[in-house]
Amino acid sequence: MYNEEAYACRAVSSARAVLMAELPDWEIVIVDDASTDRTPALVDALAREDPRVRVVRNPVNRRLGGALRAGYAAATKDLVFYTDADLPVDLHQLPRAVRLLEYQEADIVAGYRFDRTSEGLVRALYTFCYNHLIRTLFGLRVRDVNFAFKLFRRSVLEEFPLTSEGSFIDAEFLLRARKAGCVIIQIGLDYFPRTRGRSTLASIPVIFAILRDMAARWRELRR
Ligand SMILES: Nc1nc2c(ncn2[C@@H]2O[C@H](COP(=O)(O)OP(=O)(O)O)[C@@H](O)[C@H]2O)c(=O)[nH]1
Ligand SMILES: [Mg+2]
Repeated sequence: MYNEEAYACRAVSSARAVLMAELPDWEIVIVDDASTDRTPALVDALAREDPRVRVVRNPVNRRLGGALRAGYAAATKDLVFYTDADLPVDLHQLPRAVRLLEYQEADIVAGYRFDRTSEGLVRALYTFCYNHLIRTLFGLRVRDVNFAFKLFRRSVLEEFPLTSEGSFIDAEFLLRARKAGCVIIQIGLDYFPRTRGRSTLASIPVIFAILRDMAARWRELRR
């Protein structure tokens, strides 16, 4: 979470409701990536109410990659699921993903959006280009690489280190997983763009950081 005061409580209560109803043993790890709004106070209060909710705090903003790596390092259960704070998917899809991971004996379930044009043409174009770039440069045949719905066995994280600081982290994760021989399956999901706060991950600096990370890792991670 980075400055998610409009979503912090709703995100955690939605997750808790699904987990309590559907899964026997769980924890919620919230990464507060040096938020400057009320997010830190809100998530601390949530963690005080339920010991299964924990907060990992980055003292300085480490961007998406740094935040995900901090969260992954703090996860302790056999399965790890990551999503964004702005409720991009109905979390009731998580038990379905868990079931499919087991049923298909897969290592990773990566969600893709059925339709993401609701965020406007420019954003849809960015995504289209990014996915094609990853496919062309790295030969990775995964749809909607950056979508924030990834479920995987925690043992996957022991196979390789993750190094990206920025939003290349999702592609890096999938590419290293492919290299390690992990089985990746995909499910289609309805997508709900944020209705509060501001989307911050489609800015020019974010895009340049992705391209830099991508170039630095191309030789190592291409097919
Ligand atoms: N770690 C980190 N997370 C961020 C940053 N900016 C946004 N996020 C989080 O990344 C997720 C997706 O951000 P969002 O602005 O919704 O991007 P979008 O869905 O790609 O439009 C949310 O959980 C945000 O809180 C940042 O600078 N650092
Ligand atoms: Mg979002």
